[in-house]
Amino acid sequence: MPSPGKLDPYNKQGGKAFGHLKKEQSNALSEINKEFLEDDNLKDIEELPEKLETYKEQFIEYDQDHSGDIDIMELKMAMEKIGQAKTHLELKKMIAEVDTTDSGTITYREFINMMLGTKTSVLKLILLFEEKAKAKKIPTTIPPKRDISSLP
Ligand SMILES: [Ca+2]
Repeated sequence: MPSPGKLDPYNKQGGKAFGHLKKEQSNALSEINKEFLEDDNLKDIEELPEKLETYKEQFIEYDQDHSGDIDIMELKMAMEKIGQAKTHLELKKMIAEVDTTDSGTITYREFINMMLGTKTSVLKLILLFEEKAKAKKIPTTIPPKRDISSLP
């Protein structure tokens, strides 16, 4: 029997505890999404539920340790992953643009406000660009379905 491991945010395999944390985080973000859905100021935004769902998925992907905010290291990794490596100073500036609470990190609310707001920021531009690039990359042929039994 493996000993109950300590929670390691860099363990991409994700132990049971880590998977649980991710689930909890997902639920917490869904609760915040509800608040945004009920916000009268946002009710004219097209496909708001779909957008919020997409932002939630993105945020969970970037917030690797599921702390509830994206810190500079997490942003660095996220940018490298999409081929947009940034310097420490650039990353700091990117966070400062959307960090309304001056915490030095990007919280989920700040992330949503950034994506839904009219203010332009470097991070938002990169993410919108990435979204478009992704949409273009969708293959025209449907890949063969894989199920668990086809895995080696
Ligand atoms: Ca984090």
